[in-house]
Amino acid sequence: MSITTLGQFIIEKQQDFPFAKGELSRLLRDIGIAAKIISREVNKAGLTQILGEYGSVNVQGEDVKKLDIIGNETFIWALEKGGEVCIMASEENDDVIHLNGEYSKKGKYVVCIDPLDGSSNIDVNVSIGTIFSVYRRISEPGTDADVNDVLQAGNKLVAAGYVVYGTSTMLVYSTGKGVNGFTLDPSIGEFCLSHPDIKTPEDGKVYSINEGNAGEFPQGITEYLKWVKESDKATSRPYSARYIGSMVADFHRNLLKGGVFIYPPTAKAPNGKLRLMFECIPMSFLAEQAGGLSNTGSQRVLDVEPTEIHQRVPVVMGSKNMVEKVLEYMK
Ligand code: AHM
Ligand code: MG
Repeated sequence: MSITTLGQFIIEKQQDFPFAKGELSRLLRDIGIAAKIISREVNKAGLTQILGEYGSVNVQGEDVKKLDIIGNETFIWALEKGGEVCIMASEENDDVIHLNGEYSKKGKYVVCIDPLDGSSNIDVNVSIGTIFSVYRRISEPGTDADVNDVLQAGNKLVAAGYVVYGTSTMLVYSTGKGVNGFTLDPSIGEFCLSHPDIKTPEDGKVYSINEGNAGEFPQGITEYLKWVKESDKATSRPYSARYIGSMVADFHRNLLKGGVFIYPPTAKAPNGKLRLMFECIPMSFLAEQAGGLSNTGSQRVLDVEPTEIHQRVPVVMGSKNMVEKVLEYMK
């Protein structure tokens, strides 16, 4: 058989890190387990009429939890049980989460998650995603980890990835040596390597931005949006607008086909909407690992020093030449 499962792939790749003791491999495996459970729950989302509305009490008198809460709890459970992670931060929690598993205090790693990104799309059967990132802790293993272990710049990342719950469920991740994508085969319950060594095209024809906010964009973005709509065969313009409203899904399409994703500052949200730690850093890492770029408009996203876990930053990411063009306009 020629398939490679995520588990097999992780073990094979451990050899890329000569001193690895298998802890990161185990951590990635735990993330894979959480992803499969969340995928199962996401696939049931349309049955809420039958099983009970999320957030309500079902006919059996049980609370039906919202999918983002399920996603959050599933991740925390998987990483607590795994024991490689000492502390986490989640888009769902105001503060950092100390893990209390038997081995957690000795865990060498820190994880940030957005358990269910694009949650406004859940009820309408449109793709959503999960985003994760992994850092090495700064404090000594065995001591109490704190928020400083979490507040690390993207250039310190050990691994990052996302799961997109689309026409099929895919897990895409990188440990800093390229990007690989795995598709969940529901018949065997395994993620199978389907997109080895993903490289994003240097150019594309798709721009992804919420143009409903156009009246609030900085002038550079307004000018850029005028430019993308002009006709010019040589540069394949006009471009196509594609905006799902789930960053994971928009990013995934652009990663494979070429494109640029922009969430600029707006008058209402001067730092944009997307969160540095949970959304922008992991996706920027993947963009760069695939040969693309990611920038806030004034600096590389991966070089932003975070000061708080829920900090927001503007972001322009995707195909190299397209990001460079946007940045020219933003200057
Ligand atoms: P969420 O974390 O509350 O789901 O919000 C994040 C989402 C992204 O997936 C998406 O790109 C963006 O918000 C859409 O925002 P907007 O509706 O302002 O365009
Ligand atoms: Mg989110």
